[in-house]
Amino acid sequence: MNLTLGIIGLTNSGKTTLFNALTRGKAEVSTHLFSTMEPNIGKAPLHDERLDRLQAFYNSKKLIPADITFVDIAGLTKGASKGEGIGNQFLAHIRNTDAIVAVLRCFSDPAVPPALGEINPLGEMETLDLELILADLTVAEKAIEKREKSARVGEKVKNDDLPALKAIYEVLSEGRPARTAGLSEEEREKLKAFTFLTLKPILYVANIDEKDIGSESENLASLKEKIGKDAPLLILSAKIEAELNELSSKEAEEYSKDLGIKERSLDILVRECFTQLNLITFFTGYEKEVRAWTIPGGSTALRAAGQIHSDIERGFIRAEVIAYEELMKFPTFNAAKEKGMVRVEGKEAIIKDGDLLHIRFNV
Ligand SMILES: Nc1nc2c(ncn2[C@@H]2O[C@H](COP(=O)(O)OP(=O)(O)O)[C@@H](O)[C@H]2O)c(=O)[nH]1
Ligand SMILES: [Mg+2]
Repeated sequence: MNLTLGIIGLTNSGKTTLFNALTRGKAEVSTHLFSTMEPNIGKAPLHDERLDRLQAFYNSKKLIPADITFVDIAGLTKGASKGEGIGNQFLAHIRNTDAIVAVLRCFSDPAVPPALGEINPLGEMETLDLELILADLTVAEKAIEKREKSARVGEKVKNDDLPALKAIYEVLSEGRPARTAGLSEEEREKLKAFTFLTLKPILYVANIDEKDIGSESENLASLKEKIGKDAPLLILSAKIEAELNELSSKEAEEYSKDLGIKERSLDILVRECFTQLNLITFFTGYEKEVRAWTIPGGSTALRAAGQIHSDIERGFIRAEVIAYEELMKFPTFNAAKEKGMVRVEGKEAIIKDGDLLHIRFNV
């Protein structure tokens, strides 16, 4: 599957800078009063050390990482849910994403005016959350009204989603995101077509000053307290992340060490999104190429086959499966097979993160 993450935030929070850092892109960053309308769209490879080692193992010419699409969505303003600013278009862009990355301004560059007039990440978070909640509230309200009206006039319409709609309406009207309504998988599935924004996983990014890396400001502490366990909060400097990309990997490593950065924030960000979305990676390996693929956790071998190609899904015979860690104990795939360590699985077998698959098929 192609994972799409939407980057949102108020103007001048550093969204485009982060987008460029993630995608190694060159989208224009500017100190602007008005946000640009069209989103920047770019892909970033998902870095996975296991794939590097698989390439060496197979001596493959080509390595194809899984990739993630990032959408840098133009600045949200207060009142977006009511169609103010570029409100409706803004919201439409987020509807198509799998998860939301919300950038909160913590850096204090006097040349870059903060959207709220002062550095106030907590305020920015509340502004963003509120707009998303209000947008969802409108959608839920309309849907409930429509169903109740049909019931009154005795019209037969599909309304098995009504209890779930009412459940999220209740939390939304209390100013909380729909994801806190405790819906079951089944109920969520029923609401899928509405693409509720606050049902999507969200990850907050505190975009801090480069000099503040490793230290904790008051702003950051209150943000941490507010978010608590509700969502992941990632602390980074988008500017530094972008700068690190300009360096060779050795230079970047040294510079990171100097700054006290243990792991690239970009890798952490992507991993967090994988966790939030319950996604896993499986591999295919041949001399020609090694490749990483993204599927939802709990997927079957048949689903994995379909990810590679619809023909392979259609003509599926069996899958040979071995966990990455297990495979690495052998010199070759065939050696593992001879020792009986490669499982032969049917369509229904559940694929786990890190499994390497050889799929036999016939079309
Ligand atoms: N000092 C500092 N400046 C930043 C950082 N991130 C972004 N900026 C600057 O803030 C301005 C606005 O950034 P941009 O990414 O265009 O913000 P957007 O409006 O949210 O897309 C630019 O001049 C960036 O160079 C950061 O982490 N530290
Ligand atoms: Mg921008």
